[in-house]
Amino acid sequence: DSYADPLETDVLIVGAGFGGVYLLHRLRDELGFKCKIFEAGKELGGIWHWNCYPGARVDTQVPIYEYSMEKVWKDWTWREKYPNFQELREYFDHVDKVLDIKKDVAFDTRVVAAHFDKPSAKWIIKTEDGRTAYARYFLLATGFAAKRHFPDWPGLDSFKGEMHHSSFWPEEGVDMKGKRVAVIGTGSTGVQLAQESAKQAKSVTVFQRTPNLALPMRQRKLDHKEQMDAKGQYPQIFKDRMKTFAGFSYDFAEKNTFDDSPEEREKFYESLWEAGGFQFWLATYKDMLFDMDANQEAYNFWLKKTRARITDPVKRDILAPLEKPHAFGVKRPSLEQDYYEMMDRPENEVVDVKATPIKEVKENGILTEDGKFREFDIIALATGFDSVTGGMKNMGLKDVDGVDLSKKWEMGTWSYLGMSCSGYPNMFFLYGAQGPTAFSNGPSCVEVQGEWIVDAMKKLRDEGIKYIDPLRESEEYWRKNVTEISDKTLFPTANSWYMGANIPGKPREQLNYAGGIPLYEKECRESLNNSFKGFVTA
Ligand code: NA7
Repeated sequence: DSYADPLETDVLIVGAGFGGVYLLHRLRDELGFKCKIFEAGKELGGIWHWNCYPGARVDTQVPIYEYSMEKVWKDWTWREKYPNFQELREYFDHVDKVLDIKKDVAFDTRVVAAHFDKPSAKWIIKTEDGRTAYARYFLLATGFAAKRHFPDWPGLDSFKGEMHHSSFWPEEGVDMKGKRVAVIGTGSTGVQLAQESAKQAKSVTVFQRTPNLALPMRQRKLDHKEQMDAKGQYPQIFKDRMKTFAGFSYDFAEKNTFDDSPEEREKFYESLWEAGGFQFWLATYKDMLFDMDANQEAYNFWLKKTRARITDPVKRDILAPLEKPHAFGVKRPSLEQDYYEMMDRPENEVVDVKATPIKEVKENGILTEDGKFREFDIIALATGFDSVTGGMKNMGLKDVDGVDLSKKWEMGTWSYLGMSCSGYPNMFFLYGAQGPTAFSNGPSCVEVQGEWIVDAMKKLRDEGIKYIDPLRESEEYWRKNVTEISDKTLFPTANSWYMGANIPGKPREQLNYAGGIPLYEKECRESLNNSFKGFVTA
């Protein structure tokens, strides 16, 4: 595609995933703003464009992980309860067909610098290929996983086989037939990748630092008619989604763990387990993420269920250790289908890299600290991302005084409402730092924040306000709010990407708003309905 250079537009959006597409549609089609999306990739879909590793699929069940707009859902149906990346890409094709998105997207266009020019009240945005755009509003929809993480093991570059990061998997796929595959990392990506690779590969060796306390997905095929028959309930489903903590179709129970007798508790856990998905995590007792004793009960149940699936005693102790590695649910559980049975098979192995860390990658395999060398044909890096803040810190964003965002956020993260930054007038971001991001269903988060941004921009236009910029005090308030909410939970007790603890040297802090979607929305609306409380307007 081509566009004028320099480009003059009302709104420049970065990223063409769920967030960017939503903003483009609402701002262009309802408010009549002139909009353009700059997208580094070649297609719509954001993370579903980048993540095409074997087994990549969403851990949220149909129809929760999709847009609430009727014209998008009314004649779209899915093939599986938890769709894979191919199906999600088809969904974006459908979205494009209905909303006509692509004509306003510049693909292969990476933003490398941007700053707000006060005299003209415009953002000046530079791309990697040397082009310039001028925009009144600058909206970042870059997601929380835009910067991949490669650990610095010696010899990483010397490996002669095939090596890929999960989010940079070759489009054409990797032939694993008869191959010895190493999967490093056991986040939601590592579990999916290992599980699927094992269907083809000769052997799969998982390098695990922390066991994933994975939950049964209970995948199933969906039929067209069943979904079409349910469409009448969709408006209500999408409304209800916003009333739950995580933007799902279910929520925490009204009771605490020890309100129930042991027998009742067992029965309740069993029902959540059978229902599958995140229910054992997000529809359980309301104190599970707050109280260590309550949490231990959940872990004990998980342990009993999971250990029963693994016959090899050594693997059993590594994959589902008697002593819990961290509180249950304070790191993201993956949804699995036959992960434990697969790992139990003799050809597959799990290496505990907490006990024996990786020492070196050699041209034909991996050496661990205990001196053991294992040969591989393929290495899959499922080592995650400089999550939540990494992408935005990496874009050359300068504040009105010329200070780079990476500097502003060097010692920790400051934003207002998880959508704006002081010194960055008329810049809004979504599904990023200090928003409900990691603790919410993506499309729900995008719609709550996107709707706020749309309403804010409409108000700015109606009231003839040139720009808004949050006060420093507002950022202090928001940071304190985010931290205080998180400190009441068990989240800070684990080393997770939620806490920035997965990247060596990154400040340890809660990066996400843990108060749930309804409370978050209320806070944001309060500012909007009170003449942009917390912002300076000009
Ligand atoms: P995650 O969840 O950050 O997982 C990364 C994994 O890689 C995790 O198991 C890490 O172990 C492991 N890791 C990272 N560095 C190392 C080193 N140096 N040595 C050994 N193991 C390492 O990323 P994902 O891609 O799985 O998922 C990201 C999110 O995307 C996910 O939560 C979904 O919401 C979608 P650790 O646990 O830190 O001990």
